Amino acid sequence: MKNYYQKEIETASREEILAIQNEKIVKQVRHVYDHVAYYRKLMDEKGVKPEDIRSVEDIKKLPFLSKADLRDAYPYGLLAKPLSECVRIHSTSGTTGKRVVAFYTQHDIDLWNDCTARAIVAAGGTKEDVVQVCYGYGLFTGGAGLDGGSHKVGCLTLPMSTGSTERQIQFMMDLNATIICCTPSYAAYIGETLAEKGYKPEDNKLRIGIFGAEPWTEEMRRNIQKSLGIKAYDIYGLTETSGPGVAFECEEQHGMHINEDHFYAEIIDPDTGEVLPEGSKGELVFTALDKEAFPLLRYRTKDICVLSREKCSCGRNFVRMSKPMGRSDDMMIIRGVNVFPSQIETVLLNEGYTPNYQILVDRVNNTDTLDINVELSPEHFSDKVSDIQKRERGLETAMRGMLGIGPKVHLVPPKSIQRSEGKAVRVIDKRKLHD
Ligand code: DLL
Repeated sequence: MKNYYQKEIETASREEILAIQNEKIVKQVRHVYDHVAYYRKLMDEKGVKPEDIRSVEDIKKLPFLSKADLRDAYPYGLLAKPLSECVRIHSTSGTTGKRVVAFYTQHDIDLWNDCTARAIVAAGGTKEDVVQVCYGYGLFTGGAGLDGGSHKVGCLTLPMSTGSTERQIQFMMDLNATIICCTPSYAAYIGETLAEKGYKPEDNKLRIGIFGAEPWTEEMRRNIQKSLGIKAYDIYGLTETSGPGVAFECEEQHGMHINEDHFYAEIIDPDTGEVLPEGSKGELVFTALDKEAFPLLRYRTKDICVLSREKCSCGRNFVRMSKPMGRSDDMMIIRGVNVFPSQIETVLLNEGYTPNYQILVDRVNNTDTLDINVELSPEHFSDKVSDIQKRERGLETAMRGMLGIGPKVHLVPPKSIQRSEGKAVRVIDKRKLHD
């Protein structure tokens, strides 16, 4: 059984998708040039006029936008519609600098909700489902995004938001939730709490999870699937492009299909800005093709991934993006070696540990240090120091194999690392304090 929410567009041929994109980009560039002085100036500086953009092939002539532009233009500088036509804002959870504020018209919300509805249906959701949305509601886009899609599909929606894990579990069990939507780290926490309460995975009615908003490994997927007794699907998006639903997994789970009738994707070399051929690893750049209020053109996401147009047996011809295994921002350079937190997560879960860990980076006597606190699961717990030390050395060896540098691993007691209800904070880099 193939599951589509908007079959016609989701199964359109490459030629049909391209024709839609070509038509939309011409209108969109004109809309932005006429209404966004900030971007008009960038185009003028580059010597590009709206009439130079006749198809998506010409997108590469346009200037990029980055988070720095969004901060410069805060709050209204990239707004392309009168405020009286906007019905909502959302904002990023950034911890430094000014927040990014994104605006939406009702049309923008409608299209966005279509995108998340496609994701829910692709994961197997129908109007018979009870969807527990435990992404944050409020400025964060996760709650509102999945909530809107769930309504479109006609599911019974439980707008839980994050936190109050006890209450989450009570509603999940009493109201027979069948789909759960939250960050993967919160899903792992809910799974852990269910087990502590003596529930087995088959005691709940959940069958599907739709998880995103942070990097998560395949090992983490297996761990969550096992603890909740579900099939777990990935969903991707960012505030600047609406929120979740820019891309979603189908039943094949071989990358996430990008909703290409709304978003045009490019992969660029993050250092030179050069557009890279299909299959290359690089920074993902999005052009919103029909957003009205906040229509970013060539927005640099900082997410590093690969695009593939290889045929997918689900019937969709939308290009697929690989899981972004961390932003270029998240990459740590430790003693000259590039290290991603996801590599550490892979080793830990493969070695049978839980996804409760914290990475501490510092600089001592001009040398970078890498310490990893890893929680012992109750079954690994031992009061024999030699057992613990043996485990620590074993993990250090496995980490060295994966990372190319040797960290110091510290096993800490069960439950001593704080759990995440939203996006997990995995890395504390103290080097920044010394700079
Ligand atoms: O995280 C939107 C979202 C909500 C996506 C719920 C999925 C589910 P921001 O807070 O603006 O928006 O953060 C966007 O989060 O650039 C990625 O670095 C990261 N991210 C989002 N989804 C994934 C994913 C929301 N599936 C930033 N895998 C993005 C890995 C993800 N990273």
